[in-house]
Order: sequence, then structure tokens, then C-alpha cells
Amino acid sequence: MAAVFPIIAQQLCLAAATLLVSPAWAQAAPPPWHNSLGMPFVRIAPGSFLMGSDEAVEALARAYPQLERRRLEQLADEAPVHRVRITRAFYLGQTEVTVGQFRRFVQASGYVTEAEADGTGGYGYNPAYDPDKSARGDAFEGRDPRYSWRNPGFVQGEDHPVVNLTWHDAHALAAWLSATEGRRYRLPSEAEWEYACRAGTRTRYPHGDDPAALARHANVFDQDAAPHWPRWRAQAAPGHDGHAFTAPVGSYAPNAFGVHDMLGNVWEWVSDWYGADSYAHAPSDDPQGPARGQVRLRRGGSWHTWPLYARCAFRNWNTPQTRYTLVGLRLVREIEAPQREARPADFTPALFGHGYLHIF
Ligand SMILES: [Ca+2]
Ligand SMILES: [Ca+2]
Repeated sequence: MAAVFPIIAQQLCLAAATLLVSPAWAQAAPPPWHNSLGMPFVRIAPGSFLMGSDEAVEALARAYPQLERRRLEQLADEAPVHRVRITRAFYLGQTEVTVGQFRRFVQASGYVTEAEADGTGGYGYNPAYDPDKSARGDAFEGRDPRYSWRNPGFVQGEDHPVVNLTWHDAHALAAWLSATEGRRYRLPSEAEWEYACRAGTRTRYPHGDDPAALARHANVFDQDAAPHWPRWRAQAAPGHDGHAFTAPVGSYAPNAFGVHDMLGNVWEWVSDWYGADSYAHAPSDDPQGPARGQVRLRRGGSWHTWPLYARCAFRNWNTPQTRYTLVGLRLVREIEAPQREARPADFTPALFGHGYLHIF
């Protein structure tokens, strides 16, 4: 018997060593947790990573030779690269929020989105629309009351990512889920989002640095989308990702953290205000962005986004009232509730009929 114990002890030591040296995402992933609307969530372990990018314009010019140099010089807000610690585990939506999940929310809550409530509508695809008719050169028609999350002008199944939602709409969804489930839902912070996008990588994309390979890993502006917008054909990713418009969520392999479509399909609202120099002032632990601002960040690019702008480090932003054919969201469910947890009493259904509820 005496010889057995050293063997067991050795095995235990080996197991412990494996736990210590293996990154959390390399271990066997448990099945996703599903909430009351059927949204799958995966647990993201705490950790640290290098956030942002400080790539030289010359290096970008070699990788994206078709782009004007001024576009490559406009990425200074991705610097400085800085170490960020995510100190708490959290659940992150394994996919973007889908049309079907949002429909169930609307049916259960009576919520009316900003695009519908303010009467100005959203944006949509119309093959007869000419971008030159838009003062901003918008690729899509709008605002127009015929467009909303219910109709972006192209066909969407219930498993496609919902679009035409404002930052306020995203918060209303999180608040309703928090109140009805007694758990704390919110948008990811910008740092949490990039941590989950990179999933342990330091390259432009989780698959590596090559923009030409992007269409194998994400739904972006590719050779399937380009025929609908011939003026931007030269900017399309080479290859076919199989989708000219939105794709069913989870159509592509997950990254090393087990989440799908962090890049492409739809832009995702995050919680932070945008600050062009915010990285220079950010704390290293759980940064939340500036205390005030004018515009909210969105991340990851979309089905209509050129490869340069579908990198993990790229930052883009809009007013919180913006609704667009390319912008959706995914949610965080907190694991450790902070001091105060949302309760049903915090939710005021009467406000939802008016379509606007500013939470937190
Ligand atoms: Ca595509
Ligand atoms: Ca996305």
C-alpha cells in the first residue's frame, strides 16, 4: 500500500500543475448556460491581456494596400497598448442577441424601441436607394419609419442578430432581464469585450494577422456582399463568407473562449463612453471608460465592414440614440452580484410602453 500513495500524490501534483499552466480557455468548456429568453452564455475567466494596437502605418499599409493612407493614420485612439486586468469572471453571451430572443422580450415586456417610439424609424436596405442621395453618403436608406428591428430591408430569420437597436434599447433589454430574473445583466465594458474578442491572442484577428483569411472566420463585407455595393467592391475581403447580409448567429467557429461572431455579423454596443485618449488614462483593473461623454462605443465590425475595421482593436462610436442596420449587441450576466442586485420592484413596466427607459 505504501507505494500507492506516492503514485496518487504524483498524479495529483501533475493535475494541479496542469491547472496552473493551462489557460482557462484551453480546458474542457462546460455547456453554455441559457437564460429565460433562450440566450446562451459562456463563463469568461478572469485574466489579464494587452489591450489596443500601436501598429505602424507602414505595416498597416502593407496589409491593407487598397486603403487610403489617411484611413490608416486615423487609428491613434487604439494606442497606447496597455495591460488590463479583468478581475472577475462573468458570463458573456455566446452569440449576439437574435431577432427571436428580442421578439420574446418585446412580447413579454411590451417594450417599444426608440426607432418605433420616436416615429423616425431606422435604416434599411433598399436596392433602389442611391447613397449619393444621402448627405452623409450612408450606405442604407433612413431614417424611415418603415425600418426598425422588425424590418431592416433584407430577410432575417429568428436566429439572425437583431439590428436597428439603440444603446438605450440595449440597456432596456438588460434592465428587464435583471428585473425579471433577479440577476444582473448589462452590456460588456469595452475592456471585457476586447478581452473576449482576443481570447488570448495578440494578432489583428483571433485567427492571425491576415485580412485575406477573414472571410473564413467571420461574416464581413466579402465577395458575397460586394455586388450589392459595387462602389466599395475594391474594399471587400477576398473570398466568400457565404452571407451578403446578416448570418445566423454561430455560423462560424467560436474563438478560444467559446464565443461566436465577436468580429463581424453585427457591431456590438458596449457600455463605455468613447474617449479618443481614454487608454492613456485608464486604470489597469476593470476599466470602465470615461465618466462622461457624447457617444457610446461599438465594437467588432459587421457584415458590411471592411477588414481593417473588423480587427479586435478597432473602436467606433455613435450617439446612444443611433439605430442602424449594422448595429446590435450581446449581453453580460454578472456572476458575482455587486452590493445591490436588481429586484422586480426596480422595474417600472409603465415606462416601457413609451419606448424609452434610461437605466443606471
Ligand atoms: Ca459577408
Ligand atoms: Ca459581432
